[in-house]
Amino acid sequence: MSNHLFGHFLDRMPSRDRVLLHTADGPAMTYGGMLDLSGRIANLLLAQGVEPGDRVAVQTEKTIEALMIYLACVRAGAVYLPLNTAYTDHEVSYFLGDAEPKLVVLDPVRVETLASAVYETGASLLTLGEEGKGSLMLGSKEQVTQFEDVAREPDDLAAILYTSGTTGRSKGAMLTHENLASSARVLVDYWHFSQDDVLIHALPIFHTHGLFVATNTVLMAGASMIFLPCFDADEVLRMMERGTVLMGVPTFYTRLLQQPDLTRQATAGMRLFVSGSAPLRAETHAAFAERTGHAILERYGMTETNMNTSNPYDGPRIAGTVGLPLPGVELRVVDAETGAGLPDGQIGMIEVRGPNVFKGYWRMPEKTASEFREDGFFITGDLGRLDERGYLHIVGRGKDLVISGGYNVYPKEIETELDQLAWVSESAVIGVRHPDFGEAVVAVVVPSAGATPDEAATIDALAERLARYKLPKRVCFVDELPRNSMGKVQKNVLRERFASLLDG
Ligand code: MLC
Ligand code: AMP
Repeated sequence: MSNHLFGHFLDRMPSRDRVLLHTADGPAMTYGGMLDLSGRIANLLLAQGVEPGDRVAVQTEKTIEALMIYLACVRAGAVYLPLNTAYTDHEVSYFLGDAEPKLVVLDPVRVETLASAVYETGASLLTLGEEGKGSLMLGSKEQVTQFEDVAREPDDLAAILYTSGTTGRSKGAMLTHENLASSARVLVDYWHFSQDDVLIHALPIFHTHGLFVATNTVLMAGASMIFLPCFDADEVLRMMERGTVLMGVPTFYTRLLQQPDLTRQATAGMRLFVSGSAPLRAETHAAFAERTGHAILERYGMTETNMNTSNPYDGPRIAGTVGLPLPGVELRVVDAETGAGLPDGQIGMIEVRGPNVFKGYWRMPEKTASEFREDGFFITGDLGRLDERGYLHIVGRGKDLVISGGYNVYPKEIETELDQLAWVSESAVIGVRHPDFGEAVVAVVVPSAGATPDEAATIDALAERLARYKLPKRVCFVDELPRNSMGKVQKNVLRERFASLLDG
């Protein structure tokens, strides 16, 4: 038996001397270098007592070494658990307590405040900082490069990615080797990836888009990538001279459009621009086509399902749609209450089934059961309709969720924190249109009796507990929240009232 996911990568791997990773300055690591370093780190994981199935939690900056930890985990049969660098100590402590990792890798700057939470879970701790500083790279230097990949079945876990929930409590989505392998296999074919491709990688590597859609597809194709620490429109535009594909969230494209140098000539060497994680506005699609001659290819996915649909590579890429179900993915639109199928054209709940769909939520069997139908379809929480060509249009969300610059923010989580503040009587958190992030978080707060509410103090109080991208861009104080006859807060009324608050 082989290691299912890594075996796929090995099957398609080019020669050792081919470059896998470039930085903005030039070639940085070959495929051989990747095998050697991920082999050393995999040996270090074993030396640290990590056994197949053990979780390895990682919160570090985006570096080549950090990417190698992911591959080392896959090779060692461990379960990789990446954490957004924006998560506060409070948030990270929850994830560690819930996932009970065997090993935690942290940026040295986080050790002082997080070490006690790590040791409370019984995990060991390694560090990885800038330029490979820290105990991870020191320890891996003492290990050999040869590593016999641990055998893993398609159904074995490869990763757990936490996603917030409508109840405010984050859930760990369990992704198997085959979930990741099947999605990457399909995307390589569907998007025509080859060994000649050079992906401009400017996404973070702690979520599905940057970690799996981008990295696994490159590895599965034997291609290469220019690995940038973060998105900077100017730098990404310069990299288009050397790249062939860009994957991004819609904010990447609205920011690129603000660059006067974004022209047909500047993008002439590029063959594909992919957008996902949040809705791409039809006007952004049109403006990009006008400036560059490229039709952005929009696709739709989720942490729990990897990629579900994509506009075609060869056929028409229709703005405002997320395209057709990918090969192997079954997709239907049903009545959200009854689960009964709906005729094409009608709006309902989007449900999917296929090898891409996750195994369930970590240690939450009841939550898992409630999000699957009996016939195995996963209830996405997204509302959509299929048109006469079979293209899917996402028209809204059945879940109370804000997507800001491609990051998901669940209002319940922010409301729970707000309601604990002495000067807050009750709160409602909504998403409103934002010129840069698509949507952004706004809090509507009813102050406690006699309190003198202060917007900046409210945001500051939340900042200790919540990642910065989740913080409300504005806090609006009101006398009361609008409610329906059942007493439920009418968020649609608030969204209308504050619709243009941030649309500057
Ligand atoms: C940064 N900020 C955000 C934000 N990103 N606020 C709201 N939403 C965001 N997405 C905050 C910063 O903390 C800072 O606040 C202020 O906004 C300005 O930051 P910035 O320097 O302008 O932001 P930047 O670092 O450039 O980041 C913007 C971004 C980034 C769009 C490049 O958010 C990003 O990389 N997003 C990609 C997210 C992603 O990978 N999603 C995929 C999920 S997987 P302050 O207060 O600190 O000054 C998934 C499945 C699928 O969804 O289908 O793909
Ligand atoms: P996440 O849980 O972070 O993986 O986010 C998944 C959610 O992002 C989906 O359920 C959708 O609501 C949204 N999403 C992803 N891609 C698109 C897209 N192309 N258009 C609209 N929404 C999208």
